[in-house]
Amino acid sequence: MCIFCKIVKGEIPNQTVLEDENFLAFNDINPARKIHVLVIPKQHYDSFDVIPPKVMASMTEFIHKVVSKLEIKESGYRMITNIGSDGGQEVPHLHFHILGGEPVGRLVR
Ligand code: D5M
Repeated sequence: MCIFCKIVKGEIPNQTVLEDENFLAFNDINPARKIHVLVIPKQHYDSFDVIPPKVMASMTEFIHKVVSKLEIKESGYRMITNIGSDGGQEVPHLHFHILGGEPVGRLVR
């Protein structure tokens, strides 16, 4: 079972930001910015590549609630999902990174 499925099952602790029946938002264990929250579907999907569009629509609603709760709607934030090896995905369970609480900088090479 993947590490995020273990978090969903309560087998690994997490710092929950928001939760509902289908989704969970929790603090990243290794924060890259002042705010670094991961949002996952409770059901396992390997990555964004395979999430059904209807589930993504519900996940979008949930992410909007997370952003409201974090109070970063006005200041802005960056949302990233890494996909596969070139995308730098380490945990093979779809997750969106929400980074903010400070200017996150530009995406440059
Ligand atoms: O990002 C995977 C992210 O998952 C990375 O930022 C660390 C985070 N991570 C790994 N294990 C945990 C636990 N147990 N709690 C919280 N956060 C965790 P990726 O996009 O796959 O590179």
